[in-house]
Amino acid sequence: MNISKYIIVIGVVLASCNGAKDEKNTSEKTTTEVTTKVENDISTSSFKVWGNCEMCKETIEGSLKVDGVEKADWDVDSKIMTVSYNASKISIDQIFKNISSVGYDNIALRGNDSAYKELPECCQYDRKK
Ligand SMILES: [Cu+2]
Repeated sequence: MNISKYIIVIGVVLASCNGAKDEKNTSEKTTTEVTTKVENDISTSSFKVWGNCEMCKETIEGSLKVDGVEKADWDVDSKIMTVSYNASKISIDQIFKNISSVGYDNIALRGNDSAYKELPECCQYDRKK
């Protein structure tokens, strides 16, 4: 893959996206893993979810406003989602499904295509799955 071409494409998408932060460091480490820590009854997992901007953040985090999830935070710059949840109420697989259902590719699942097409144009990130 031509990496420099890829970075330019991402840069254009971000620049046209309302509310996007200027991204000085456009290098991207592809995380293919889920990191999970368990403390008392709460699991905290971190993994990659692809997206563009603050609006994506709202949509992605909104998909996890469900029973069993204590906290969901997606970082626009690193694209890392950090979710704290009660694993006896919701599984990590269900968390991946919720994110996919609103149109977002994550390390486990491709985002739902019809949900993706309904995203605002600036949120239509480069597909990874
Ligand atoms: Cu967006």
